[in-house]
Amino acid sequence: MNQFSLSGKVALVTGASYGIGYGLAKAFATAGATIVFNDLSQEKVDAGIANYKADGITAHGYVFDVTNEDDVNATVAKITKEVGVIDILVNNAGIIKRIPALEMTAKEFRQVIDIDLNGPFIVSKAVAPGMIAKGSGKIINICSMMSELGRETVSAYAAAKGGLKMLTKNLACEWAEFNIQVNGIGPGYIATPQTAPLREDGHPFNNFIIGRTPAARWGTPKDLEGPAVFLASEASDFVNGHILYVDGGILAYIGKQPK
Ligand code: NAP
Ligand code: GCO
Repeated sequence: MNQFSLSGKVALVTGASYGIGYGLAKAFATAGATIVFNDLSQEKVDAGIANYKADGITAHGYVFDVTNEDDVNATVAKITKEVGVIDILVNNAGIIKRIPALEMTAKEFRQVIDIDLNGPFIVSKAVAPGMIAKGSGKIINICSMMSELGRETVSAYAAAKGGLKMLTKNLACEWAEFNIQVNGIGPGYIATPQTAPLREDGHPFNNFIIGRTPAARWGTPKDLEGPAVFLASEASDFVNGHILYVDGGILAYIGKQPK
């Protein structure tokens, strides 16, 4: 059996109408998985279903907010009944607010923490019982360069993604005995709607990040697909609590000497 096959598996990717989540879901489908995704509105879910269909994928879309525990629990039960036990969970849904800490309100800080850190806890806790009953499961948390590094204006996001790294390690320790592997992917700077503001109209950050990345380019969701299939498959059954950074070398690099 191809140890990278996801045939017969049900994969839930949160926030996967587009962006990184959409790319990962497509890769899982190519590897044989049945795709389930969510978004915040029926309109976005319907658009996502249409996009998947255009790519030859019959995806199952559901509306729920990852921060709403009652919604999450009810929808996971609905997915289990309508599609099957969730074998693979990717906690992908996330937001960022780029505001200097002195100007960020506590409410804005809490909103980022709620979606980017509490959400993955809530959804992981909802799917784990089914994985435990089945005797196996894969949880992949989408971390970030900000799980390791800080930068101006992203204090809430860095706190959330740093916490998500440690939540990944902790759940890996608690659930390994049930043959559930909990790992993370730490993307570098990826060209998606979330980073579009950093690449628009000659934004100085665009050239900065290309210079800060040894691979000298922005990543794309496709760069994350192989690593995600690895962590979702039997090929990673002895990988626990690991954050796989897919960053073109950013974390290995002190930076280019000015000419
Ligand atoms: P994106 O383009 O902004 O997409 C985020 C997705 O999450 C959207 O579908 C969004 O839905 C959904 N979402 C937001 N809040 C939600 C909630 N409360 N409940 C359910 N869904 C929600 O982001 P992306 O660039 O694809 O990033 C995806 C993940 O990768 C995020 O966790 C991000 O932090 C992380 N990441 C991104 C990069 C990068 O450079 N792009 C690098 C490292 C890590 P709506 O459209 O309805 O808002
Ligand atoms: C930012 C970017 C980053 C990326 C990603 C890097 O404003 O610095 O949005 O945070 O989204 O998390 O790994």
